[in-house]
Amino acid sequence: MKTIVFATKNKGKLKEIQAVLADKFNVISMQDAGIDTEIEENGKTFEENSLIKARAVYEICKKPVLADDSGLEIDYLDKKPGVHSARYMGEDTSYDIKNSHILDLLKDVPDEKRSARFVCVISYTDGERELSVRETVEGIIGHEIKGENGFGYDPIFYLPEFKKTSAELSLEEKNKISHRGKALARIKEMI
Ligand code: ITT
Repeated sequence: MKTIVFATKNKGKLKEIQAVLADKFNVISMQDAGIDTEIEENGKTFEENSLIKARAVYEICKKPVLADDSGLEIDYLDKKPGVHSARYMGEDTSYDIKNSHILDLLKDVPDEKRSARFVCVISYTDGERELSVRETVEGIIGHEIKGENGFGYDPIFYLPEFKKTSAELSLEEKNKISHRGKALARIKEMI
């Protein structure tokens, strides 16, 4: 089975990634590969940052690498936090605080103006080939923090067709419809 290093320090991402790829690849984390470097994500787009992470880790381990750059675009906030989703209000600020703040900013905003999407770009490099795929999932910002699963902004990302937040979906349900699940399914067939 081919070993792939996943260039992420986010444990929530890693869990979802391993669930999709485990039947075909031996996915190891940066930690498993003994890599503890800080990668500066100074790109302006998800594509740029995803490739920055994949290339940086490849340069260290010289093994096939996948990387994920993702985030939440809220239309009412001019697509913020976008590529700055992890850094929004500070990297160490809890998601309870970040999510409450977003709900406050959208207080009294009607549902039709609460549209949002998660975006994910997954990139692959093995030193010869470079690939990137982008996928999104559309939803709205809910009116309360709800659900225990997932991570990050999942408890405020409401999916009208499921009548649930992304944090109320099981791991399998989320991977079927999410930005990350769909991007992983596509790149899995390409690598
Ligand atoms: P790595 O760079 O180490 O992979 P990170 O968390 O810093 O981890 P990003 O820079 O790609 O990753 O930021 C993505 C942020 O977007 C993430 O921290 C969440 O706040 C948010 N996000 C992305 N996908 C999400 C999801 O499926 N559910 C909830 N929030 C998500």
